[in-house]
Amino acid sequence: MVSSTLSFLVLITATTLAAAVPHSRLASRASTCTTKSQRKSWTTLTNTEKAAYIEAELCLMNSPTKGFVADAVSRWDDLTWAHLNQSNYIHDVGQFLPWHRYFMYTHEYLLKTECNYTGTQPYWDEEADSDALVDSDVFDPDTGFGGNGVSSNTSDYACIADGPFVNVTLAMGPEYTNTNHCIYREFSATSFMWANSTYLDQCMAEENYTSAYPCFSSWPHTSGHAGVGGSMLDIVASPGEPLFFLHHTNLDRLWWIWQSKNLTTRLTDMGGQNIPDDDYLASMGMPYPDASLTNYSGDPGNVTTLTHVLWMSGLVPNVTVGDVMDIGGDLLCFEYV
Ligand SMILES: [Cu+2]
Repeated sequence: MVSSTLSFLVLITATTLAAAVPHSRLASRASTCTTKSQRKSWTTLTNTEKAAYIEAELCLMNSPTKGFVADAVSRWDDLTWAHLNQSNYIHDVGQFLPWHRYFMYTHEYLLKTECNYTGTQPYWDEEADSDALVDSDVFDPDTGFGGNGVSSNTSDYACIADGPFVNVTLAMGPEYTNTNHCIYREFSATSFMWANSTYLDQCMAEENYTSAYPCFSSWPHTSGHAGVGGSMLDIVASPGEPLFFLHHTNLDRLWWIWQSKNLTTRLTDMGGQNIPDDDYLASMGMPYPDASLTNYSGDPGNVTTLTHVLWMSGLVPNVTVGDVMDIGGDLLCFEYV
């Protein structure tokens, strides 16, 4: 009697805790995710849905910082900071795809909880636009994010000249400087070709995560950053450009498509290094990651494991890589359509 009461109490406590902590680490296929939200391609959204998303983005840009870092002005800056602050620790490493998956979740979570957004995080199907960058729907000045940057005598940057984000001032970046600047772009149709099927097929054919993630990073990841150029090509502060989130959600979709080819093994297939290569850090002008970053990972060595901790600078609770491996799990509950 005593022991059954005790186990009942333990059960109650565990259930209550799980309910109170949405970021529980109980991921498994038999999960609480029964109704998945649908992440859609930008081109398939109605104009009303597009407007709602852009309005929510502007809301984050116009909401005051919660004081994460001295230079931040807006909530948007807080979000950019989470990436900027550890950019030397989340690229060229095993946690590259899991960290950015959780970052997309964090962005969507802030839109919903702080800006009343009721839609889902859209993605940019870059493969479909890979041979016609400038014609992409995402650059529409009325229903999209505005077009290419334009050089002027009044700015060092080719600031965007139309669209809903034309008057936005970013306080985070460029790179590590944190000086007020516009969203700027410099299209490269040649670089954007890396989003096409020739490169995607190579990545999809990789058998293991340790060979797949460098391929995804090199081609369909670089395509969006270098194709849009400007703020997007600033690997440190690129989340200041709202297209960053459509681009990285697409990259996440590609990873999920790869995972789905063999979920039995790929829901747990993780690996790669925790510290970027010296060459990578040097080429990006990034400092070697210090203990403030490396101490939280929880990995005993320089290999990324499922228990590696993903940190969002306090915007949302820490979770582990294992928590985000399944987009239809307990923490994440969506599908790509
Ligand atoms: Cu990044």
